[in-house]
Amino acid sequence: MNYQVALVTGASSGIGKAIAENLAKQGIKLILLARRAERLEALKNQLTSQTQCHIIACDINDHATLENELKNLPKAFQKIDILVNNAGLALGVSPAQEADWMDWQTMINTNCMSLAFLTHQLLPGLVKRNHGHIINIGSIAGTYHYKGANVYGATKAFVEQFSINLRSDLLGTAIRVTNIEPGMLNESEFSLVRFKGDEMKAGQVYAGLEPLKSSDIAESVDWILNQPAHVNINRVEIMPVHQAPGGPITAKNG
Ligand code: 8X3
Repeated sequence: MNYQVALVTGASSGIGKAIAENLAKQGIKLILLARRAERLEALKNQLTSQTQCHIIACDINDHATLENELKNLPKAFQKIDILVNNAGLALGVSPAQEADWMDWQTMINTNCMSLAFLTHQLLPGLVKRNHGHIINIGSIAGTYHYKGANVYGATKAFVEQFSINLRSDLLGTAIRVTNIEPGMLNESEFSLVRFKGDEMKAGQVYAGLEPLKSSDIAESVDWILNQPAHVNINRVEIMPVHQAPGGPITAKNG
C-alpha cells in the first residue's frame, strides 16, 4: 500500500478499531483518535509489534484541542495520508415530532461538523503533498429512509454529498475520496449508543438476523485503499443479506 500514516477517528471500538487493526497489519503508522484513553492505550499495546501508534484522546467535538493536537504531532506522524472519518453516532429512534433536540444537535455536531472540521484541517497538507485518501464512513441511512432515522439519516446524506463534492474540488490532484455506507452492523456500540445504554433494546435490533461485522467494513477499506492510483471508488454501499431497502410506506386511514 502506497500510504504511511493514517488518522482513524472513533478508533477505540467497532469499525474504527477494525480498520486500525487492518492498517496496522500493513505497517501503516496510526494516529488513534477517540475519547476513551484507556481503550486507545490497550489498542496501541495490541498493535505495537506491527506498527507505531500515536494516541489523541479527546472528544471529536472539542475542535480547539483537536487543532492543537494536530499542530503538535510527533514528526513521524505529521505526513498523514489516510484520513478515516469514522466517528459518528445515532441517538434515538423517536419520530421527528417527538425527538430530543439535544440528540439532533449532538448528531449534527459529531457526524457533520466534526467530520468537516477534521477534513478541513487535513486538506491543505494532503493537497500540498498531492497524496492521500479520505475515507468517510456514512451509512445506508444516508440513502434510504426508515422510521426514526430523521436527523441521523440526514447527517449521513451530508456525508455522501460532502464526499462527492470533495471529489469535484480535488479533481486534478491525486487525492482520493470514498464514502462507505454500511447497513446493520453488530460488534459495535452503535445500537447501545442509539438506545442510550439499554442493552435489551439494542440486542433486539439484531435478534434473529445476521448483521455485518466491523471486519467486513475494514476489509472493504483495504480493497479501496489498494486500488491502483488512477482508480477512485466513490461510494460503497454494504448491507447484510438479511437487510434490504424497504421502499415507500403508507398510512391507512391516516
Ligand atoms: C447504521 C445502519 O441500518 O443500522 O448506520 O441504520 S442502520
